[in-house]
Amino acid sequence: MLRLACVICVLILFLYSMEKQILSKFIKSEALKLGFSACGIAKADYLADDATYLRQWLSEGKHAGMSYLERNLEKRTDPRLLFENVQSVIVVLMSYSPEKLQNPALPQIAKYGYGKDYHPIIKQKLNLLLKQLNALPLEKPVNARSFADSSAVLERRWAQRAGLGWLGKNCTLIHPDFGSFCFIGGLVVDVELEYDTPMDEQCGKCNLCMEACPTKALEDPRHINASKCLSYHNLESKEDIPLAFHSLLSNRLYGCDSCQDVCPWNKKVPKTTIEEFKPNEKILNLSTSDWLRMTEEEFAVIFAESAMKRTGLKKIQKTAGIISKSI
Ligand code: B12
Ligand code: SF4
Ligand code: SF4
Repeated sequence: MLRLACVICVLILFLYSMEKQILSKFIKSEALKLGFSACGIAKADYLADDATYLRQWLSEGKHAGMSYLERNLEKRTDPRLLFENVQSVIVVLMSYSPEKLQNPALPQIAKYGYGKDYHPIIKQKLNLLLKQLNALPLEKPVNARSFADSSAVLERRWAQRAGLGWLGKNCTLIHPDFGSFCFIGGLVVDVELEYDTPMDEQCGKCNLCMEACPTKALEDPRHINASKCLSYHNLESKEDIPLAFHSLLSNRLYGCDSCQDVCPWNKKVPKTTIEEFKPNEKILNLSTSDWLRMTEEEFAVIFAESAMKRTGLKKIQKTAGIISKSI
């Protein structure tokens, strides 16, 4: 009798793990069909070490004026607090590595700004992924919270935990095939799945990104001081760019890619296949005087579908004014 009960238990466990395996495989293959470059899955858990790190980082003021990073610290380091019965974090990457680059003499826009705004594109695809998951004959519908550059999730850590790459010394998540010019998104879900193995760090002795950072914002490997980061100053901060950074800004108009451009892992990556991320020629070819002369009406038309409209014309024109003196 006891033997039979044991066999039944083993069988149930076997079927249960088969179901997790099948579901996880389904999610990953659907994610790729939707155009994501890669998909991995991690067990939702408390990020104890990151919580300690983050608290210290915040207490040292390394987040500059981004006070929103101080909020929801508990949720940010524990996705299980986002809603009831959270079990897993499904993470996707979407490459935006462009097929062509801007003329280097023009005011430079970070590559992620070349095409259409990624936020709605990724969110829409994540919603489709969830819809397909819920179209399966499951015991109960899967509840989920999507994220794509949303502040209450440590996206890079979850991508690393889901086996999608490692945290480079430049702080970005690097996938061995797609490099770091990849957006991160995902779904926090209330279903148990099969989990991927986190990837080991593969920077080795390389230090190119830290050497290339014009402001030495990468103070230590994987440790950024955002108050020195040009990307913070020219796209995120509401304040004027401090005088000390004017000459270091060179011609970086919107964002900064210097610590990624030098990375050997970005040298031989496939170009994005996502139509919406293909470079918008109008945006790519703007000169300093085009920027300085642009009206709000023109900006609204050219940048209607771009993430750059969040930063706004006034801020970008102020930066254009600074770089017009240095180039
Ligand atoms: C705030 C923010 C910024 C700030 C601060 C940058 C930073 N490095 O934190 C500013 C405005 C400067 C910025 C710039 C950029 N950003 Co940004 N940003 C964010 C945002 C909204 C939050 C990041 C955050 O929480 N930072 C706080 C720090 C402390 O946490 P973290 O680096 O994410 O987490 C790590 C630390 O805890 C860390 N850690 C480091 N050392 C140690 C040591 C120990 C012992 C431990 C335990 C942990 C630890 O481990 C965690 C992750 O692995 C995320 C979206 C998100 N919600 O995650 C996008 C995000 C990180 N940004 C992104 C991008 C694309 C950029 C830029 C490249 C844009 C550009 N071209 O100008 C630059 C890159 C700058 C850089 N080198 O990091 C992408 C990165 C994609 C990728 N492949 O990595 C994200 C994920 C948005 C997205 N969904 O695609 N960003
Ligand atoms: S984005 Fe630019 S300023 Fe910021 S850490 Fe990288 S190289 Fe330095
Ligand atoms: S440039 Fe070198 S050290 Fe920096 S992230 Fe790339 S491999 Fe790592």
